[in-house]
Amino acid sequence: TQGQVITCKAAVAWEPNKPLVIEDVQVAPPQAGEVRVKILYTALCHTDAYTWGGKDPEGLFPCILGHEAAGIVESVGEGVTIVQPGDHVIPCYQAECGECKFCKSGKTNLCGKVRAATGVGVMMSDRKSRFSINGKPIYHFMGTSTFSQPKAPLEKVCLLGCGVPTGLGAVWNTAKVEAGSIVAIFGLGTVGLAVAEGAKTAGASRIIGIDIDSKKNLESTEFVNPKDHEKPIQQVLVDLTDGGVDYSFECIGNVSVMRAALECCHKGWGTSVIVGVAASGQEISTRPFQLVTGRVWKGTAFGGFKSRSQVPWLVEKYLKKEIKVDEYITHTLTLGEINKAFDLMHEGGCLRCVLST
Ligand code: NAD
Ligand code: AHE
Ligand code: ZN
Ligand code: ZN
Repeated sequence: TQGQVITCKAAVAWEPNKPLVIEDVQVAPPQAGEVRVKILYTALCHTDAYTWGGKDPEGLFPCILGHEAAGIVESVGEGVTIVQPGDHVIPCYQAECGECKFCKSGKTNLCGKVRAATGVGVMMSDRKSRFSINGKPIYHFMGTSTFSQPKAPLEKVCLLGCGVPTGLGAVWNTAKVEAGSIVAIFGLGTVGLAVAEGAKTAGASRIIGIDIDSKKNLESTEFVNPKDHEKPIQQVLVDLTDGGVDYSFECIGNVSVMRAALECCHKGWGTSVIVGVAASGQEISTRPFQLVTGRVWKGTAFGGFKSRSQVPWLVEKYLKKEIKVDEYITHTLTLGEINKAFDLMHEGGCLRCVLST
């Protein structure tokens, strides 16, 4: 099939919030520098629900959502040398070209090479989509880049495409949590639970999990449900910790919780990391005094990990049982059941649902 248009099944989001429809999609051959990947397993991340829900300012329809997956290279375009057909890969939405000023800076994982195209649902070289249905273009979502990795179970390591690295990296790379720290985590979905795991390995002395769903109390050393308290949640945490936490992480995407997460930090040094993605039009606010008195507000994308160089390292750590992945998979369904998988995300009790294609 090298160089040819192929037809594949995909779940197409025709409009925001309308059930996805499994369609036969024509996929154009990979152009120079591109790779066509047969996706075998894909999980759902909250960001898919956010874009599908019409809350993403970059959301374009019709599109094919999904960005936490694993598959096999089907064919490659001209000049591609780092992977070949048959390689097992995790497509990464954060690229790593190694050459742009972001890649060279050493201070960030945000590569600039293809971001302009991935934000508008097309490929970089010709600003066109490779997907179509009967000639009508279907947009891409969040782009892809790839790395090669044999032998890892693809039905599990698809989670290394987003949620698990995001949580671990938020602690290890972005906050750089030190042993003995007090950590608060708002939102205990897969991302928040991976933050808790990262904090545990970093030697945090207390890990306080905060969620409105008490069933999510899995990894933390202490659990707080804001619904059980009359006081604002930041005050509850300040009281629990003799003045505030050393590090907090917002893993929900709610701007008022982002404020609480900053304000529960200790005066003089507390750092709050925004991980959650907030809806289009939402803005954060706090009294500047919170920053004047030494609190630090930061954010992270993909946990600061550089995709091509570091995702294979995470796969190795998973194979050596040094990081968790299987534990976050609460449901497995097929691609045809994708709308049920979106419903599950909102019902609680669901962390990651992996779909086989
Ligand atoms: P999820 O839906 O599985 O988890 C969110 C959790 O927050 C749930 O357990 C829910 O009960 C809880 N919650 C909701 N409202 C709350 C409130 N007011 N107070 C306390 N808890 C509350 O989501 P996820 O897949 O773990 O993703 C978490 C967030 O991180 C999302 O916003 C997602 O878009 C974002 N995300 C960001 C990155 C990044 O690179 N920055 C990567 C992955 C996901
Ligand atoms: N399209 C959104 C941006 C959403 C966003 O911040 N995405 C995160 C990844 S979420 C993964 O589940 C991210 O990596 N951002 C950095 C980037 O380059 O997109 C919007 O608000 O416009
Ligand atoms: Zn994601
Ligand atoms: Zn780059």
